[in-house]
Amino acid sequence: MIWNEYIECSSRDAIIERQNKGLRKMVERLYFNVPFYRKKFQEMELSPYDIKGIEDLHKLPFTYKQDLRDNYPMGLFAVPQSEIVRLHASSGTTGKQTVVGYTRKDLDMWSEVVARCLSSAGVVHKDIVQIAYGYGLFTGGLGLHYGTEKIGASVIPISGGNTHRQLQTMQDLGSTVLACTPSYALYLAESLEKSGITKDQIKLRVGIFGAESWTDEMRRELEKKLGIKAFDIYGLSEIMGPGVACECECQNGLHVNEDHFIPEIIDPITLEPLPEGQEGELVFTTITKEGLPLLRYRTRDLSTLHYGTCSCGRTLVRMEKCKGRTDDMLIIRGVNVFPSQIESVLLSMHETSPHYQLIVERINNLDILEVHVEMDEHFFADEIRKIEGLNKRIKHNIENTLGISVTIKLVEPNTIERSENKAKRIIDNRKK
Ligand code: DLL
Repeated sequence: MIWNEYIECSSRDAIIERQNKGLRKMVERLYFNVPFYRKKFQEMELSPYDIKGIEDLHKLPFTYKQDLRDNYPMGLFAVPQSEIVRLHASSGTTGKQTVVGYTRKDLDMWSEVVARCLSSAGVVHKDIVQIAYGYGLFTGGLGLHYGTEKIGASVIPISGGNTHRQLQTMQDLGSTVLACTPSYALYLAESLEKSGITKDQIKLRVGIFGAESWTDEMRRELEKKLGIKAFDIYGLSEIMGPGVACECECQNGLHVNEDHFIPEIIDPITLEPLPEGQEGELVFTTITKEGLPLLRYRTRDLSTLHYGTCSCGRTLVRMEKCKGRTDDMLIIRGVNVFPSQIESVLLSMHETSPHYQLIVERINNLDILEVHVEMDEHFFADEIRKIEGLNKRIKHNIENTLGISVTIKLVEPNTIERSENKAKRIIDNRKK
């Protein structure tokens, strides 16, 4: 179902017109309300009236996570604090947390974009949605919550964790939709198996998974284990939270809600905008946000944009499933390695459990990548010879994909830490 056909299926000309208008207004507001941006404009000798429309986007300054930290906690807000009705914060793995704020209108818009996302994944008012994203400062729980209420579905605001209760609730209340990180979905799926609950004893039919990168192979694994169709939802606190983009039934990229967030792809080294179809770093400019509007925010996420109309009828630009974050990219002996590449190899082999972790060490000035892979229960009981064979096959397949040598360590079942939120895939001991 299309939640807002007027917007989601409008002509490219109409989208551009809306974006041009929104951008002009936003730039003017930022110039007059946010000293940080005014100073940047002055330094660049740029007048807000130089920005006529999206063709001038490239003239605008970038915004970095560090800018939010430097202006901590609310220095980049564009409205007085009295107009802020909600605050969230992103913990950030490095450095100080960043704080984001929403006006009432921002919250309405957030519910609207999440409602679009849920509808594009086929969620309807009759559904029962178990929201197992964390509630609290993280935007996942409350972000999904209000969008779900907007479409009139029943919300179970269970938040993350307490796996036993998740399973019981899923069974007793008949949840039809599960919203959580893909790694927590995997954990829940395994816990279901362990407690002897079969797919027929639960009513799940849709998964709304995001907040971390995950591969198509992981999608198939989750779909098989839970008997669902799994959809990718993308977002980030600085821009809004979940709901910036989501897959439709065609699953041919995630439709970006570009009447609110203008995406660009840039080369992360030269910072030049890249044409449609080329992979690079996603950058977003908000054009309707009031509380914390941002110009050209550098996400560090790698993706590609496609503008053609989707078979679902939506004209909103599609971003490819995120390949990963530039800061999660490991450089091992000069070769770029993303956890998603290893996930694809492991899951397409179907011989191990889907749990893995990458450990990087520097020994005698040489980077060593060790891939820890959890064995399947049945394999674990096998003879050493068979386990050695499996180790060799994994090594061969990963080395073929990455083009560098790696060490594989098959570890006992249930030894890699499970996550109720975003999974920790990399332990880089070089940085210690
Ligand atoms: O993770 C918002 C969110 C909540 C999105 C629930 C989807 C579902 P942050 O904690 O600020 O916000 O983290 C944002 O997470 O820059 C990406 O690196 C990553 N990320 C989010 N969604 C996806 C996704 C939330 N679908 C950061 N695929 C982003 C890959 C994702 N990475």
